Amino acid sequence: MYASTKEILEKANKEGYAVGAFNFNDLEFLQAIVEAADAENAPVIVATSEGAMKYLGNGDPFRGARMAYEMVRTFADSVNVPVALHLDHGKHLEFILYALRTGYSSVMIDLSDKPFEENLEGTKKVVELAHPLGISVEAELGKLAGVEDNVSSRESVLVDPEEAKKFVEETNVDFLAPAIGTSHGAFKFKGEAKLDFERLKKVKQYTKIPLVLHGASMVPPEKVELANKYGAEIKGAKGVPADALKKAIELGINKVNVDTDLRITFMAELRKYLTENRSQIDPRKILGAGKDALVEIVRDRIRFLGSNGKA
Ligand code: TD4
Ligand code: CA
Ligand code: ZN
Repeated sequence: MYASTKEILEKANKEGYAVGAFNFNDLEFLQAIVEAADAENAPVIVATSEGAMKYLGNGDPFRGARMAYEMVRTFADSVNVPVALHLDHGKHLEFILYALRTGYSSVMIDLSDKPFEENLEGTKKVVELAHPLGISVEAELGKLAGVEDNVSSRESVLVDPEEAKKFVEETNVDFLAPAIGTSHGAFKFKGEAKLDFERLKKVKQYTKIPLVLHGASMVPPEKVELANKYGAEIKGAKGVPADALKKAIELGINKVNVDTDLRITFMAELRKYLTENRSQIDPRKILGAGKDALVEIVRDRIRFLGSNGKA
């Protein structure tokens, strides 16, 4: 069923587990994510970035938003588990308006690279637009390390828990993504993986709302190896360690954003399939090989987060 992100995450917050928010840019990823959630009897959030909206609309993001909504709606209506559609890293008001107009379940307004007051005011405005429509809002405080959304910030600026308290009180935002040391992509840590759990604990104490972990991919070494074996060149990839992710969930993370794990898995399995099936020209077979592997990795992540059986 098509669902409210807020309801999904409030339940997760009350019961102490996390729900996966998986990004998609095409039909195959969406099919795989919904199939995995259904098989695990799990609530799930599917997300489009602004880039995904453009891609799905073949250059026209409003068309892409409608495409995303109609596809998700069709799939959601055909399963019994809650499926919510979320706009990930909304940075431009027009994209947020496209999402609000087409019926997304929730939007993220990401003004984390702006000064605190500007982030607060901008978030407040989006909340005022979204809440009357029954749509919930996520915002971000602090910056992710490394390259985020084509904006590179040299070093991570982690969330300030006191600021988080004020931010949530004044904006009435539904979910908050506190920067605690993760980053997007396959290269998260140069040396040892370090997350700031003390900060996370305080942010939860002060806000009590569902918290979001961005850059939460674990970057499975076996998939990186598989990709490299079949011609990829990925060196020094490192994700969030399993125990760190577990601990973050224990301390109050309820939405876990995963994109890179799916990208690597899909790419690795496509390489393998194409190499081993050199005469194959049927796109359903080729993309299907990637899709089957996506179902497995998403089921795996759902179980890890503890949202299996929570539909
Ligand atoms: O928010 N996300 C997903 C980011 C998606 C970026 O999409 P574009 O390439 O279209 O900008 C995450 O936090 C995922 O983190 P991960 O650890 O999977 O990279
Ligand atoms: Ca950001
Ligand atoms: Zn993110």
